[in-house]
Amino acid sequence: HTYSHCLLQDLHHHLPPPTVAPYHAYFLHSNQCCSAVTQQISAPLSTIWSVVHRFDNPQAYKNFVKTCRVLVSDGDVSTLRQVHVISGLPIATSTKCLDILNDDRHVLNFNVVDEDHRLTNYCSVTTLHRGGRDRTMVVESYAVDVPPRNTKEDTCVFVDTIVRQTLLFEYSYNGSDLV
Ligand code: A9S
Repeated sequence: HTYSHCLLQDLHHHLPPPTVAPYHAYFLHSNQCCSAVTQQISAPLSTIWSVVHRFDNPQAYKNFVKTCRVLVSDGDVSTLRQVHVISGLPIATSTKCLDILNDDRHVLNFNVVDEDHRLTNYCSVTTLHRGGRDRTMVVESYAVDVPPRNTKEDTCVFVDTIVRQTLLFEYSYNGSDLV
């Protein structure tokens, strides 16, 4: 295993490393890759967290979600959610398990549980950090198996694109406030 830090280089200009670093480091197998996407949002942290912490309601900000069904539990750790995704993506459904939900530190971690999956062993960590006046920095990192016949670079480009889109919060953002 390699211990890998997937934080973007420039992140350290915005935030002190000890604030974010512990949550965004992974032990990677040789067939895995990881990366991170960050986004500054002009809204208070509590507002963004109120959207992000609803593991049972990803459609509030993830535009690829068509419908979401909670299979087990109630929004706390070990909740299972099954998402039907919009067409155009390599798979139609995806089941994820909530593994960390820390309302004090604003950390959320989930893992893909499907065996037969385009992104096997997808592990995602989202953290929120206070920026300047009423600004919030969102950091979302992930580690995932590189699918057969794919490269690490191509896999990260594919996933980064999906994640970057979700972090715009366009489904819950109306220009001045999150709704
Ligand atoms: O769940 C997220 O917020 C982020 C990503 C990258 C999810 C990816 C995905 O759920 C699909 C959108 C269904 C695309 C997985 C795990 C595999 C895909 O092929």
